Amino acid sequence: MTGTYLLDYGAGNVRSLVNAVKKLGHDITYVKDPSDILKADKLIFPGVGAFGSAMTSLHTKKYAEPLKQYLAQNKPFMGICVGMQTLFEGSDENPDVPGLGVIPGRVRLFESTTKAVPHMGWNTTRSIQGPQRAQDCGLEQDRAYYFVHSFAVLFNEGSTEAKEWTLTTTQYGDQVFISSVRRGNIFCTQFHPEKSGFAGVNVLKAFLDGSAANGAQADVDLIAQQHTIPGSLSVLAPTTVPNPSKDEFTKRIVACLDVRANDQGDLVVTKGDQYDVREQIEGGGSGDVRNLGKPVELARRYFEEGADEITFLNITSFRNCPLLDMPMLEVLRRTSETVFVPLTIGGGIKDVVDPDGKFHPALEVAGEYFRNGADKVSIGSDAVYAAEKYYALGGRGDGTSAIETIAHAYGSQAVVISVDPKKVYVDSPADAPTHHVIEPLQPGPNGEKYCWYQCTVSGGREGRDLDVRQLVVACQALGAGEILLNSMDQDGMKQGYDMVLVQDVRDAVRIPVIASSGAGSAQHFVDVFEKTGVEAALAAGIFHRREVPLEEVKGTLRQNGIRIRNIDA
Ligand code: 1PR
Repeated sequence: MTGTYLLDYGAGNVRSLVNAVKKLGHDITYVKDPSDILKADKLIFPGVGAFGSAMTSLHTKKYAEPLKQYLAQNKPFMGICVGMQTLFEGSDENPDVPGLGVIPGRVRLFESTTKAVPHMGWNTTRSIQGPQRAQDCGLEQDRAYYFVHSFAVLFNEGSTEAKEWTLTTTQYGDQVFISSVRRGNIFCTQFHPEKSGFAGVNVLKAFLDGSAANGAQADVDLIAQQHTIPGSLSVLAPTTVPNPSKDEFTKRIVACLDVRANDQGDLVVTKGDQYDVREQIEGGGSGDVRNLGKPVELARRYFEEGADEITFLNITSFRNCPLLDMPMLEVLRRTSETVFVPLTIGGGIKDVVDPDGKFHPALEVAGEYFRNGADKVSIGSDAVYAAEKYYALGGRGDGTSAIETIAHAYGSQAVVISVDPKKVYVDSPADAPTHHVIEPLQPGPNGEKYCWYQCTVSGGREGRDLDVRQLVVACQALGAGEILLNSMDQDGMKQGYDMVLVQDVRDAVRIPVIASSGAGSAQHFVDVFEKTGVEAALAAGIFHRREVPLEEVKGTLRQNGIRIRNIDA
């Protein structure tokens, strides 16, 4: 059968991509056999995870040779993220694994002394081949696209030929990398169009409608002649291309939906104050679980209002088995039909045993979520246990934790650590000699001048002998890609983020940090970005109750000179 094919090797969430293609009115067929590749009229290759495992999968499944032939025939091809990187000669991520070698150049690790790595979030692109060619591919200069990667092809390092392939560049910190390539009908993006809101959907549309091929005739013949590296093509780009990029990486606003079954058994979005999600009886409430809406509908609302990411936390999943917890899978499946920004799911990402005694490793649990539309999983309690083990082993992992196994299979960028800390006040650092003690902005209830932040498990129900700094350092070493930093003290209080805690964690790791808990006004977002430098800020209650709309948050940030993604339409 001809038509559009998807080259999927099972490494991550392709559901959103398939949904976006279908939304645009196109059918898409999964490549099941190497011979399918040459049958395709259009081929999309959304790579996720590590470069080495992507290449290994291409070889194991015998896709590599037909893929090279397909590319040599200059048939319409769209590579996404690692799907683009595999076209290069190799990657420092797995130095011994050669790439397909279609484009000269090597994929490098971002430098992380002055910026968080992965490059995770929204950034703009600048055209190298002139605005018209970028527009033909649906790319617009003033719109931001969603990137998530630690490795990239650096533009300035690129050979003349690599520069000729370059359609756009993007700047992250002081590094400029190739964010899309195009020659003939071959078009690839380092960013994820299927996660880039309506701006990204336009890029997919251009590819599917064929407008990405406009004006490409000039290089068609050359591609057809080449099996591997096409020769010089100076019509496309001069060798001394001025670098038009500037760092337009934006801060992210994350809408969080705490989900659980209420007393009637319906799955609802709830929200606690300091993690208590029931109506307060002493305040005249019923004692029921607070019901702030339905998860799928609320997620869609936040996407349309401009949320840069959506996080679902299944807050009671420690009680039951997530593999049987089909409602959350259904929530993800339905959300990914209409929401085209990254989706994170947390709660119950750990090894589980079914009631019939069947064991499911955390990797399998996470895989189920990725297949159903999640881009990242967030690990809470299990991360605390993994960190404890890390220190018990003298500062190393043994390869078996959920963090390690999921990061290995799906990449670090897919592993978020959700931290649920609680302040423990002490009079002096000597009172907590094994912990990282800091001075809070306000003294404790008995005038204590110091505190440490204790990690908790099971939704804050149990405190452990581990502080937040110990946790985040260990989790980063084990392979986590991002920290979602809650605060049990600030949660739902609307008094602003815990700046001391946020700053301390931001300083302790090089992976991105999401500040969470306590947002009560748009100014709180300004404060946390300006004062701590975190990459993202999350809120729940104020969005659910429509007290502070997303639009107001973004408008205030923009007025304060903080780069933020424009609300998409
Ligand atoms: O331990 O891996 O099963 O994960 C459980 C997950 O559920 C963790 O991510 C944990 O944070 C979350 N969780 C468990 N119990 C609760 C609860 O509230 N009773 N929610 C809970 C955590 C905090 C944030 C909240 C922010 C912002 N809620 O999710 O959205 O504090 O709120 P605000 O803007 O209204 O202040 P595991």
